[in-house]
Parts: sequence; C-alpha cells; structure tokens
Amino acid sequence: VNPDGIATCPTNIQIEDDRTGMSPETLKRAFLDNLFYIQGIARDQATPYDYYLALAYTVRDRLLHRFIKTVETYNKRQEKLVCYLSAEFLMGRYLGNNMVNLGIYEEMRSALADLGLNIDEIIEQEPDPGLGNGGLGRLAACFLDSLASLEIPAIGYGIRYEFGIFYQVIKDGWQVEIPDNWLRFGNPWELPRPNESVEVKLGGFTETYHDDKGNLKTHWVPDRTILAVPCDTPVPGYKTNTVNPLRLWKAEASETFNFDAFNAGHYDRAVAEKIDAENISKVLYPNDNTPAGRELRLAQQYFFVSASLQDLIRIHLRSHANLDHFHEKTAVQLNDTHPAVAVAELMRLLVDENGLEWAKAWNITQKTLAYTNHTLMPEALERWPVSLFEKLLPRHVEIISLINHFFLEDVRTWFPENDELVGHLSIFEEWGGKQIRMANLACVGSHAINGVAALHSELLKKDTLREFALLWPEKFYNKTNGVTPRRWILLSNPQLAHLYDEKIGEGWLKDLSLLRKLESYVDDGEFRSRWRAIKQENKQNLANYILKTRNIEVDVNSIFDVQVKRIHEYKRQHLAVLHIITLYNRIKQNPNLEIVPRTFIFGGKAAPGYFMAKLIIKLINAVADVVNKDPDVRGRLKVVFLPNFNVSLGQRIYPAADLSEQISTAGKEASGTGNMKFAMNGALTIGTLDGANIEIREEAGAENFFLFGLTAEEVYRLKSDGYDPMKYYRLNRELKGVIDRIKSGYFSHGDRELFQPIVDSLLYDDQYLLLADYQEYIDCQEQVSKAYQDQEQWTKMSIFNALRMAKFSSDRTIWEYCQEIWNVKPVRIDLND
Ligand code: 4GP
Repeated sequence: VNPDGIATCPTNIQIEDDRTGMSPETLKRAFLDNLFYIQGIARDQATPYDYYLALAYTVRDRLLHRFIKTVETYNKRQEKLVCYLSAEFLMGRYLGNNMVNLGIYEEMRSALADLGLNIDEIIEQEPDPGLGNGGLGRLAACFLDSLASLEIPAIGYGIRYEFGIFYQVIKDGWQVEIPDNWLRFGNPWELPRPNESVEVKLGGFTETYHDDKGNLKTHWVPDRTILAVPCDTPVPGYKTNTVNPLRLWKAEASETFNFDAFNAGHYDRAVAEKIDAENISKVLYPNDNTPAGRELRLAQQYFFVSASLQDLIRIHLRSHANLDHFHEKTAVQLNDTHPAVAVAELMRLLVDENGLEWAKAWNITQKTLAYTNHTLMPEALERWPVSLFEKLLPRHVEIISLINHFFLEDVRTWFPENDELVGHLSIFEEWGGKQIRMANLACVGSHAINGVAALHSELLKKDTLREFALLWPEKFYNKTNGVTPRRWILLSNPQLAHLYDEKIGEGWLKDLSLLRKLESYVDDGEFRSRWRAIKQENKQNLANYILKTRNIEVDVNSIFDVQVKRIHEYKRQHLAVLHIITLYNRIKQNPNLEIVPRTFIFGGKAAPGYFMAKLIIKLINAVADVVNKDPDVRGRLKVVFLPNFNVSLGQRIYPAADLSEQISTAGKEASGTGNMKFAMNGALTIGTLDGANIEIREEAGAENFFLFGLTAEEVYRLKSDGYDPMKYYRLNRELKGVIDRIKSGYFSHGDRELFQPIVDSLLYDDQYLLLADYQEYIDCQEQVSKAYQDQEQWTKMSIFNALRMAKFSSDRTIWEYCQEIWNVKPVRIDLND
C-alpha cells in the first residue's frame, strides 16, 4: 500500500530513471523496465518481438540525448549543413548497427545473456527496412553512417514508403512478389514530427499578376494540397556523439475527409482525397537502373523534394533575415536524377515565394545543388513527357523553360551556329513527343557533377554527358563509392573484426588504412590458419542457413562462388549460368572428371516488369534442380538461389564467400559496391575491368584478382565493327554444347520454348556480349579452381584483398565530397556543453 492508501502491485521491475547509462547492469534494468512499461507485458508472456522492441527502446533512449544535443548544436553553431536528397535509403536493420555505433554491443550481449536471452536472436526479429532497390539506396545509407561518424552536420531527406521493396519468394523456380508491410508492427526508431509538417501543392494552373511595385509576376494556383509529415530516424556515428536525422516524409491529406460529401452521404467521396494523398508515399517503385515513368512516381519525387527544400528554407530563416546566403549554409546533393526537380522547385521557392530576383536566385540554386549520376545505361536516364509534367507541375514547366532559355542563349553565344550542340544540351527533348531530360536539368542547375568510380566518371565525360563536359569541364568530379566498415565488417563479420582488434586495436574502424599494418602477417602460418578458420565458420553458418531455408546440403570445403545483386542482363548472372552448365557438361561427358567442388550461390530481385530478368531467375533455379539432383555430379557442384536478397541477408553472405562474381559487361556497371563488401571480407574477385572493379584490382594487386573479358574500349569497338554472336556459337564447341543443352529443354522438362527468349537474345542480339566474353571467363574460372587448391596461397590472396580495401571505406568517399564538393567541416558535439 502506498502513502495515499492505494494498493500497489509488485512488478519486480526496478524502475530505471537513468536512460543514458551504458553499464550491463543499467542496460539490463532499462530493458526490463521497457518490456514492462512500454510493451506492457510480463516476462513470461513476452514474445521474441516484445524483447526486440524493449531492446530497441533501450538503445533508442541512449541515442536521444545525443540526437537532441546534435540538433541543438547545429542550431547554435550555424555551420554549413549537408542535405542528401534521395528517393531511396536502404538502411538495413537498425538495432545491431546502433549498438555498434554507440559502443554498447558487448555490454548488451552480456546484459541479455544474464537474463537468459540471446542477442543475435533478438536482432533477427527486426524487419529489414527495404526503402531502396539496390546500389543507389544502399550507398545513401552508407553515406549517412559516414557523415555522422565524421561528425559532419547532415540530414538525409527521403520518402517514408509504407511498403518498401517487395518481399521475394520463389515458387516453382519463379520469382513471386509479396508486399512488404514493414510497418505492420510499428517502428520504434522513428519520431514523427507532425508540428513540422509542410504543405506540398500539385496540379492546377498558373496566372500572372502585377505586384505592388507594378512588376509582372506569376502565381501558381494548384488544385491539390498534400501534407508532408516528417518522421525522423536518428542516425548515430561510430563512437561519436553525433546523431544526425534521417528525415523521411509521409504523405497525408490536408483534411482527413470532405465534410460536405460526408454530410451528403457520399462516404466514398468523403475519403477519396485522403486515400489519394496517402498514395503518394504508399510504395517504393521496384525499379533499379530503369525509370518507372509513371505519374505517381513524378508526384513522389516532387513531394519529397518540395517538402525538403521548404524545410531547409525554414531552418535557414530561423536564424537569417533572408535567403541571400542560403548556399553558404546549405549543400544539397541530388542522388541521381530522382530529386532533380529540385532545380525548378528551389527557383520557385526563391523567386515566387520569397521574392528574390531571378538572377540572384539562379546563383544561389547553382551554388547549392550538386548532382551524382549512378548509371551509364542510356535507357535509365529519366525523361518526363512535358504533358505529364504540366499536369502535375505547371509552374515548374514554365520555370524549366526559362532556365533552358537563358542557358541556351549562353550556349549560342559561346558556340555560335552549333545547333547540334544546342540540341544535345537542351533540357527539352524535342523529337518523339516533347520530354524533359532530368539529367540535363540536374547538370544545368548544379555546380558539381560526379560519377561514382573512375571509369564511370570518365565515360560520363566521354559519352553520356559529353556536351556538358565540353562546356564546363571544371564542374566534373569523380567520387569513387565506398561502404561503411562498421556494418560491412564489424557487424557482419565479428570474428574477423575481433582478430583485427586483437592485433592492432579498434582504430581501424575509423581509419581503414591501419589494416595495412597487418600485411606482414601473411607470412605467419598461424595467422593464416586463423584466417581460414574464420572463413570456414562463416561458411558453415551460411551452409546452415541454406539447409534451413532451401533444404539443400552444401559442402563447406567447396568454393563458395557468389553472385548477389539485382538481376539485370548487363550484370550477366546468365554468364555464370553458362559456366555452371559448362562444368556440368564436362562431368556428363566424363563422370570421373576431377574438378574442384563448387557451390554457386545466387541472390537478387528482378524488377517485376522485367521479363528477361525474371526468366534468368527461373533458369538459375531450373539448372539448380537438375544439377543438384544428378547422381553423376556426386555433390561436386551445387547451385543455390537464396530468395529475398536484402541488407541482412547480405550480412550473412559476404563474409562466407570465397569468390565474388563481378562480371558485368565492361562500361555498364557504374561502380558496384557489393564488390567492395566481398573484398573487405576476404573474398577474391573474378571480374571484368568495369566500375570500381578496376580500382579494387589496383588496390589489392593484380596478382590477387582474377581478371577476364573485354575492356570498355574493346566492347565499344566490337559493337561498332558489327558484333555477330552466332560466330562464337558456331566456332566454340563447348559453348555450343551449353546453349544447345538449354535449347533442348533439358532444364525445362523437355519444354523447348521456356528458355527460348534467353537463347534467342544470346544468339541473335547479345547486347551484353556474353558470348564474346565466354571463353575468357571459362579459362579464368579454371585458374580460380587451380588457385583454390593451394590453400596457403589462396589465404594470402584473401588477406591482401581484405587488408587493402581502405580506399573503399565510405569515410574516404564522404571526406572527399566534404572537401571538394560541399565545402563543409566537422562539428564536434559536446554532451556537456
Ligand atoms: C547503381 C549502379 O548500378 C551501381 O553500379 C552503383 O554502385 C550504385 O548505383 C551506387 O552508386 N545504380 C542504381 C540505380 O542503383 O538505380 O541506377
């Protein structure tokens, strides 16, 4: 009974007031407290998901004072802020990463162990937030980690999709897409900020008027207003006090329902507007390296861009009288062209809404914005029909026309009578239905343009953005991609991290070049066997997972030969399939053939509308079915397709790989980032001279890399000389045998039609030159097998790869952006300030 005479019930919970303490004892009390008072559940009733939430809240508490202090410090210090505008943030699970960055992982592990709970099992409860398609979205996530770790004032701006990238299941060998309802059980990491909502307008028309000084002005009369509600997720740096916001916008109706319609009994109509508005942030378009080209997609792009820029202007005006110095305090990076409408929207906000003169606004806009290109595929460059743009954003079409007009006027004075050049540079594509070229808009409106690997940046200048590079060579940069070693080494491969810690301390996680100090250990037999033991354990873990999820037994002593990434013809998963069938045919011809056993592991999603990619998944599974069951093969070859490849599955796979397949047609993969994660975890790469492979090979040493295939230059030449894939088919007996086996229906229960589209595309078109690269690929794989037989030598190569990847830490990439493009400095967060 308490002093007021009210009976109290014993809870066995010691109420924990200290929400910042990091000792195992405090953490344990806080966890139990949250389980009881937030989850509202008794321990003996708690599900694993309850434990997850209680743990998440315990960790979140430890982020919040840092988060609040960070924002407070930024407001006070007024240093320049980086804003990363991206339609995708593929963050992966938060819990483990947040504990790692706070430095409480081990404390938490022991606190939970005391309670008889296993931290790894709890971590597995978190839904993997898949708000991105692949490389571009995951890069944004690595960048946020590095920005906070380098103590850079930054905000990530994007869309809070209610449904992320679909969940992939495999049925009868085919990909089937299931909606990803990731928010179903709530999201403990996000903090909705409804009081900071902004209005985003769409549709309608424009009209002109005279302002009080008699100037002719334009006014946008939209026909729809949508509320953008920010939801903030704290993103902590690794062992810094910096916790930056990832601000994702949720679309809501400005009024919940239409009262007049409701009163008149039209219930559907009363809520129609609400449904319409909410649709904008409903679902991520599942396209990678291809534009979706739908009205809703354009609405999504504009929605988050407008909300973010309004937010930035509001932040600026809180402490500045006007926007004259906006660009000195704000750097906005456009992650591909998805947010390129920012060029027009910032102009509109400055000129129409804040009364700046056009020329001044244009200067601010260009100095604020910078653009990163992520793809060389011409079909992937976004273009919007002017008619569609006009329907949603009539004022922006006018603004873009004016921007284009002034820009082309300049071009004509610099290059008189060069209509062809003008045609290439124009923001508008005139033929085949007028369109807006978003890459051109982004280039014209930005002060910096960059590619994501050295070769890619060169090819942008030589090809995709050639005319802009002629015009403004000084605007072009290269920023080779990187990945965060916190998630991709420490969290994914704790044993390897532990080995590093033991030898050189923990400094390598902030400065990956320190790993070079370990190079002398390659000659230490004991070190090498530890290295092998770690790989072996990771392989065993993956083998267990494969057995559990796919019911396939794999040999952990075989080469784990892995290709995980989005399924795309240019990435050439089907080239790897040709290799598998080559080995299979050899075994069928000579069942006693000695071959080095291999496990081929694939994973990746296909865009639901991309027929060939889906057929490639079916082919992989069809070949797997035959090969895995054929007694002649006697376990020497296994083929596994792991469904639903995502960030958390990646964390299992990269550390377990022996061989990393990076086999895109040269000149097609802008950079790749999976290639970096594999190498950091000690896989050797078989790859073409494409994207960042080139730089990985330079860093690891050519002798530690399996190179094959045509160069970008040779690809170009072969194509312009007239490429004839049929010639390779006719002249190469083994290749012919492989294709004929697919053709014969051998992998499709006698159905000769099923894989016909793949066969035809290879024989009669072969855009991605599989047949031209086939023989070199097969020969190179032969060398891989040979090298694997010398385990000591293989281990040395593996060690060199892992230790020499400092260049591919996203810390290095972000630091370069800070220095060369954003001109921003770190700001230290002092919790006692
Ligand atoms: C990807 C590129 O395909 C990949 O090479 C690159 O590493 C990654 O961006 C990050 O820069 N592009 C996309 C896309 O994901 O949707 O265009």
